[in-house]
Amino acid sequence: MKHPLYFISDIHLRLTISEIEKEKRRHLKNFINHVQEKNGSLFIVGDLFDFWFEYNYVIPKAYFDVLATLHEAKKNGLDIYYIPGNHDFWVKDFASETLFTQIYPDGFTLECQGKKFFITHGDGLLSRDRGYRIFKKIITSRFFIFLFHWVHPDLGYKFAHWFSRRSRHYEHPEEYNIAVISELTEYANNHFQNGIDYFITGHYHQTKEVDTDNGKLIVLGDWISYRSFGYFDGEELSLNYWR
Ligand SMILES: [Mn+2]
Repeated sequence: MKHPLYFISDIHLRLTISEIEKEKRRHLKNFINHVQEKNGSLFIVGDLFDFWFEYNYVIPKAYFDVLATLHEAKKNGLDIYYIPGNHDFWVKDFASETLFTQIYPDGFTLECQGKKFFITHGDGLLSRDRGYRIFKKIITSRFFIFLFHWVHPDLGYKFAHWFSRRSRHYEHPEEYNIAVISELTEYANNHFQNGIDYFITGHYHQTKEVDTDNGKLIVLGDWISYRSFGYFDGEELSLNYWR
């Protein structure tokens, strides 16, 4: 695997393109070019899109510029790895062939330069997520996907757009954030006991680097408030901010 490794998550590309969205995309494209110049590998750890449901014949035009950037970067030899998030589980052949080098299931292990990484989008990990885990089983089932793909794309995307706007609450009170980090640290610790050096997660829209005796936890933040990314230079993993 080519290194340095770069990790980003929760870009949440929107279906309507505001000035803020344009700015976000400009930074994202510069970042992708930067990874390419450094001859590194790019890991997108979920929720690149605010919504992605891949139909057999249709792709959403609102993402066209970023899709083109990814495709171009991949053609130029950049390895782009994708871990689906809870907004974009529904990837198919267009994602796996045209956009990304490889799609990993949520929660996979990787070894690079003698270090072991565990990489997950991070949804459904917490004890409070029990209901969500059932919901996730349903909406990622073959039956649900079969049914949903008969929904007209304009309708499917409109519904998802509405749903995602409705459920968008990325800012949480401080106590909540602290509780999340403490539970994630405990969860990561179990992996450190099993030989993992670095535990990387997205999803929580907060940035955190937790150094323990046995390994390091990185919570990746997002590209809405932070433009944060994980960076592994071949020796150490750290959390950085794209300016
Ligand atoms: Mn998420």
